[in-house]
Amino acid sequence: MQRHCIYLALGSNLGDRHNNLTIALQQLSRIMDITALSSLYETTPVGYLDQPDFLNMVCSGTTELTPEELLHQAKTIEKELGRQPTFRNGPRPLDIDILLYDDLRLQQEHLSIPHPRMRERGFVLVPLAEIAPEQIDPETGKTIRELLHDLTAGGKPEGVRIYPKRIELKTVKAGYKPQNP
Ligand code: PH2
Ligand code: MG
Ligand code: MG
Repeated sequence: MQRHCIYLALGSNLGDRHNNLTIALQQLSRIMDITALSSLYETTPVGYLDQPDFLNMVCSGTTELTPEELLHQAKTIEKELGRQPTFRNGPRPLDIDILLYDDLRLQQEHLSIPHPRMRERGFVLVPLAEIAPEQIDPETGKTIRELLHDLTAGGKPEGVRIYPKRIELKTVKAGYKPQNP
């Protein structure tokens, strides 16, 4: 089976955000080989403002899953972390978004790759540029570094602050045990 190179964005703004992201990565490591984790960033909500700040990050890896299978698995992990259906851009214990899948361009009703809003979002581009600055966005042909530069005009991205703790890849691979399973 062919392995595919993927980039995922993770976000959490309900409950123990750090723990939610750690468990999410633990679960993701069962369906993909995780190769890199960005730092964590604490970010101001975008879209719907009256909600807690998010912790956001990005991970890269390889998988044998198709995009549809990957989306299904991501939704399953979101539900395991207690995600309830709410409104668009509303608060959630866990959000997993597929950013890139090889150099695929896909537009379906429930799945668009590359992620259609990633170019507008500092909370995606800052962590993505940290682990994959030279990666090409197949939609625009630009590198992630260029997309980030376009968004911020070379300045500091707004509402994206580095978080003092990070999640280590070795912790995820060793099998993290949540405090209250
Ligand atoms: N996710 C959204 C909407 N707004 N804002 C921040 N800061 N971080 C997110 O992950 C986020 C958001 C929809 O998925
Ligand atoms: Mg999202
Ligand atoms: Mg989502």
